[in-house]
Amino acid sequence: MNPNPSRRRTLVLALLATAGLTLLFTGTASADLLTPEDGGSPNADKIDSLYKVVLAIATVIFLLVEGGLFWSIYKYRAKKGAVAAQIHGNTRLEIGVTGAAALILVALAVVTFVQLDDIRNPPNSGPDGLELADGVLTASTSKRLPPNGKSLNIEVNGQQYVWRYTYNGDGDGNTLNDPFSYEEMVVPTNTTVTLDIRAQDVAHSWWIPALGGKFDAVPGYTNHTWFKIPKPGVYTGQCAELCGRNHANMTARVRAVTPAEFEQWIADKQAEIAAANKAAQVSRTQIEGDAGTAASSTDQPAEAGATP
Ligand SMILES: [Cu+2]
Repeated sequence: MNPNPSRRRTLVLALLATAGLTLLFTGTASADLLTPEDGGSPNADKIDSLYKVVLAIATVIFLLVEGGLFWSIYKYRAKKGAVAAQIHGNTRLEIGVTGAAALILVALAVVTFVQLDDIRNPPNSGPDGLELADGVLTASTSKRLPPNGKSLNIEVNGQQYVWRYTYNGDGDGNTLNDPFSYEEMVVPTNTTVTLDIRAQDVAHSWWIPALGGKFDAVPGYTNHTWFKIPKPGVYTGQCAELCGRNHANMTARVRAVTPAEFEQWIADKQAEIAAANKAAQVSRTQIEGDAGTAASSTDQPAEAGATP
């Protein structure tokens, strides 16, 4: 092959451009292109706006610093061999720069703490949300309930390689007969949903980007978060902690429906579970019966052999 330098340069540039474009248009990696996803839940919206405020301040600082740098390079450019002036500090400038940096940090901290309240603390459900019973009083310091104490509580359980959701809003402590689903979580709109996030085997991570931040699912430990979806829709996400060979298949989906549709769905699930329990009971009785017959039939030849 003829190592033609201009052809090689074109090839390298084309490869770089392809790599850049691929990264730019990787939908899942770029979320809202520059900022986190929003529009699914108030906490996700607040995370997004906090990100935008910090990004705006950082952009201004970046432009000032880079602008100053390039301006200085241009303004004080000198011919080759020129001897640089030796300047030994400037107290006023140094105090000014340090003070300004500290002020920026204070401003960022204030904005963050103001936003954090709305990110962490769930609000009440809307008037057109699901009718909810009072929440369960909890000794947990990390679990936050809405001001009126009412939320739809769902246990999110990560296991290799699927998410299980148990609807234990009745708070009776007995989750055996509570409706549950795998993979897809169905929730009512305009209703504050609180999540207890756990893991069965290894560490997983619950993440539906449009519904707020990422939460670790750790065996033996419960993490809490919440969301409140204003309009019906489907929000997808996926386990965000490498949890084994099928980690990539561990997707999660939250489907928001109207409260009436949700109640119907829960009733269907309950009926399904009751039917499955009944079917299991029937098979169990049958197997036990068969085992009894089998046991007595194995006894028979011995008896038969003993009789003559
Ligand atoms: Cu996982």
